[in-house]
Amino acid sequence: MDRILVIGAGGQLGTELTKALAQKYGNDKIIATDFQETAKSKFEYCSFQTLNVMDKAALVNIVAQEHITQIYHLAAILSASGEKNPLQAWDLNIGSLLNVLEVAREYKVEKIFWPSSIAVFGPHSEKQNTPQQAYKDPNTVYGISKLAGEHWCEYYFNKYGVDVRSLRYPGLIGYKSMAGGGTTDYAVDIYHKAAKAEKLICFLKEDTYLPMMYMQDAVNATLQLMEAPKENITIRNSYNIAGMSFSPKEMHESLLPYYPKFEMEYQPDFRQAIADSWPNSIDDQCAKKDWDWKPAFDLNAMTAVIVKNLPAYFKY
Ligand code: AKB
Repeated sequence: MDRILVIGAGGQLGTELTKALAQKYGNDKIIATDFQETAKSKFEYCSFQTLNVMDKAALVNIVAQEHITQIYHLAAILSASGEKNPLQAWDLNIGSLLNVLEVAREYKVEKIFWPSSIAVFGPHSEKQNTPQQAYKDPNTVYGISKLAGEHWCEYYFNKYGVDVRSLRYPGLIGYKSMAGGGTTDYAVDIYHKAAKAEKLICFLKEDTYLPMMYMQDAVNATLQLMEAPKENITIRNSYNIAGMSFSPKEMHESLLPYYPKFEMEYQPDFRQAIADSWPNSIDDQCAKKDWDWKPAFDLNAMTAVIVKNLPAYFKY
C-alpha cells in the first residue's frame, strides 16, 4: 500500500502536486509537510505535519511511523534567493537531499522524486534546444546545488539501488500559488498585475527567452515519470523536459487581448545575468522516448486558462 510523504508541500509546485497525488492515491495516503505551520490551511483534505527536512531525526520519525513508500522532496531555495545567501542555499538544497536519500536507503523507501532545474546549465551550454547531455557550467549556487544533487541521485541509485527520479523543470507557471525567489517569477507575477490592473515592472529585458511550463504539464510530467516502469528510466541524474519558450514581450502580447491596457516596464536587475546564463529552449527527446512525455500547453493556451481562473481564485 502506498504512503506518500511530500516535503515542501506548501510551495508553488507542492500545492498542486500534493493535490494531484491525493486525487490519484487517495487523501488518506498523503502526508503533506512543510517547515511553515501556516501551510497547514492548504491541506485540509489530507494529513499535514510541520517538518524541517534538515532535522534528520524528525524525518526518520515520520518515515518510520507513517510507513512511507514514496517521498516527493520539493523543498529548496531557488536561484534568485540563493544568490542573496549562497551558503544557506547550498546547505539547505544539498543537506536536505542527503537526508532524504539516506532515509530512503535506510528505510527502503520504494521511490523518491527530487526536482532539478534548467539552472544546471550555464553560460557555455548550448542555448537553443539544449540537449540532455550538454556541457554544464552553472554559475548560480542554486544551479551548482542542483547539478551536484543530480550526481548524488545517480550515486544512490547506482550504489544502493535507491529508485530516485528527477526532472529538470523549466520556470513553472500556475495560478494557485505565488512563485518564490526564482528568476522566472515574473511569468507568474504578470498575471496578478494584469488582473489587478497594475503595471508590471519586469526584472528581465523584453527579449529574454526562457524555457517555461504550465503547472498542469509539470504535475503530469511528474506523475508520468514516477509511474513509468523502472526499466524505462535510462536517465538517473535528471530528465530535460520542455513545455514552451517565450520572452516577457511575448507574454505581454498574449495578455493584451484580455487586458488591452496592461502595461509593462523593463528594469533588469541581477536576475538578468542569471537568465542570460540559462538555455533559451530545451531538447527533451529522452523524456519523450523513455516515458512518452508530451506537454499540452503553449503560451496562449496557458494564458487563456489562467486569465479565466486566477482573479476568482485570489478574489481580486
Ligand atoms: C528559478 O527561477 O530559480 C526556478 C527554476 C527555473 O528552477 N523557477
